[in-house]
Amino acid sequence: MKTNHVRAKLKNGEPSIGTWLTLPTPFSARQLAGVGFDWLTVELEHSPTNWETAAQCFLEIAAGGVAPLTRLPWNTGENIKRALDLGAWGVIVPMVNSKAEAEAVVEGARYYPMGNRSVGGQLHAISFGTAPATYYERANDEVLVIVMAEHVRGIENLDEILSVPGIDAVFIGPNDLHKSMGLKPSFESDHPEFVQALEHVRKTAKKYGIAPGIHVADADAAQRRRAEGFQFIAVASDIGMLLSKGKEVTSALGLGKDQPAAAKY
Ligand code: 3PY
Ligand code: MG
Repeated sequence: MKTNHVRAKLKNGEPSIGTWLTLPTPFSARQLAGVGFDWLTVELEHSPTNWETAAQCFLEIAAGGVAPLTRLPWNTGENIKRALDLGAWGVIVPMVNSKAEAEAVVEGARYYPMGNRSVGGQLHAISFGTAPATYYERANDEVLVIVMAEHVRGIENLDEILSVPGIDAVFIGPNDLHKSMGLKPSFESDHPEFVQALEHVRKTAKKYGIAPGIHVADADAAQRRRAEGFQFIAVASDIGMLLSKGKEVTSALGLGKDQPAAAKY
């Protein structure tokens, strides 16, 4: 069975960098698997991607030697089970704001005795290059479980949330976090409440031996966050990179001046 190199790096205290896939197609997933990211996260929360396309993406990404991860539409046992059974090497669960919600994540993502994930399926094993029996033995040691800190309630309850055994990383969603503070959604700001929340996540994660992570807009921001000690770092997205390059070309040619600015992810 393949080793989940992302989980190994995070456990070793190293950084691991990837990007987000919002385009519902395995073709661009496979191509982005060839540019050097450690992992690619198939976006299921804010994209049109369905389970069938997600499964194809997971297999293509894994075939490219990159870890296929996914962000779920919401924290439900059904979503966690389907994502992992279709071949994701890890789940990123949005809006985990209480200890009970964190316990539900682990319950769904880990097999007995750590949790209660139901046994079944084939694609998980194919994605890891093994047989189902081996997968069932080893999955608890290879599957990445990542909870998102992206609401002030989650920040308040962070200590309890991260005390739940079975969580590997905590990933900050800066846009939702700003929004929950009554601020404009953004990847970055100097707002003291936001800056303090990030520091709290970083310190609390380290206290529990969990990797802190964050979504950033570009490579400069990724370097800065990596230097601060963040380990699981997402840089922009497929569509963000496509649009920013397209915008760079049209701006250089004096075109598209009336078009609205593209979102970063
Ligand atoms: C956010 O910024 O809210 C996110 O969910 C980033 O992935
Ligand atoms: Mg979010």
